[in-house]
Amino acid sequence: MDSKIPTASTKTPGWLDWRAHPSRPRFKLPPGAVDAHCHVFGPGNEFPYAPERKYTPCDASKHQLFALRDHLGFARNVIVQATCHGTDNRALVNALMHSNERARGVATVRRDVTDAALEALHVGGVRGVRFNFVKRLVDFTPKDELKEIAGRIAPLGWHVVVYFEAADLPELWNFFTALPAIVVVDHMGRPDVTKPVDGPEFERFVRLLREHPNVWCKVTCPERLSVSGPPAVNGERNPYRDVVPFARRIVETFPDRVLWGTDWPHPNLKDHMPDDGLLVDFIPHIAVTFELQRKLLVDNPMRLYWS
Ligand code: 0GY
Repeated sequence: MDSKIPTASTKTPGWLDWRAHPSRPRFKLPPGAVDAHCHVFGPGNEFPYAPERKYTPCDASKHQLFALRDHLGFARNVIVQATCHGTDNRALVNALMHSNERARGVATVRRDVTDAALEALHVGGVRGVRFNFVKRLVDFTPKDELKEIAGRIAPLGWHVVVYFEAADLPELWNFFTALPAIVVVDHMGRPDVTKPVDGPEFERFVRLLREHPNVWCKVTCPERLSVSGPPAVNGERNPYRDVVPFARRIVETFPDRVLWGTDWPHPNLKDHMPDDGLLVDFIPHIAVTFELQRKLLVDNPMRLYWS
C-alpha cells in the first residue's frame, strides 16, 4: 500500500491516520468476498469535505481502498457515504465508476433529491441510502423527511442503512420497523460489550431482527466496540475477544441477514487504529463454519448489492 498518507491540513486534532502497512491476514477469505462497509475520504483537493461536517479526516482515496481490497484478499467493496462528505456523493460515485463493477455504494440524500439524481446514483452503482442518528456525527434530520426518502428509494430496490447508538433504539424502533425497505443496521447497533450478551439491551436488539425479517445487521467494528482491545502480542491473532460473543450470536441466529466490512479508513478513532489484517482474522471467530463464512462474506452481500 501507499506508505505516504496525504493529510488534509485542517485534520481534526487527535485523529489517527489509517495504517499504511496492514498485516496480511492469516484467515483466507472465500473467493468473491465483499468488504461491505468501508469509506473513501476525498482526496479533499478533488472532492472537498462538506461545510457542515463534524470532523475533517485524512484523505483516503479510491486507489488506496482498492489496494487494501487486494492486499486483504477481498473481491469487492461496498462504499458507504461518510458524514464528512455530507450529501455530496461525488467522491463515492467516482470511486464506484472506477471500480470495474467491483464496488457498490450507499449514498446520503436529502428530500429535495430529484428522480433524475436518484436514477444517476443507481446507474453509478448506488443501492442504498444511509440514515445517521449518531449525534456527534450529524445534525438532526426530521423523521418525516427520512420517511419520504425511504418511500422514494424503495421502488428502486434500494435499502436503508441506519447508524445509531444502542441507547436510542427504543425511540427509533417504530420508525425503523415502519420503513418500506430492507433496513441494515451498522455495527450491531453499537452494543455495550461490558454488558451480558443475553442481557436486556442486546436482547432488545436481537428481538428487532427476530420480529422484523427485513432488518439486517453488519457485524462490524469490533475495534470501536471493544474494551479489551486487540491483544495481538506474541503472534496472537484472536483480536477483540469481548466483541466475539455478540457478533457470533447474530451470525448464528440470522445467518442470511448479516454483512461484514473493515470500516476502513476507520473514522474518528483517537486511541487505537486497527490493523486491517487483524480485523480480517476476527471473522473466523464470529463465523465458525465455511457455510457461515460464505453467507456472511459472499452470498448475503451479493444478494443485496449485485443481484
Ligand atoms: C463508521 C463510523 C463512524 C463514522 C461515520 O460517516 C461517518 O462519519 O460512519 C463513527 O464515527 O462511529 O461507520 O465509519
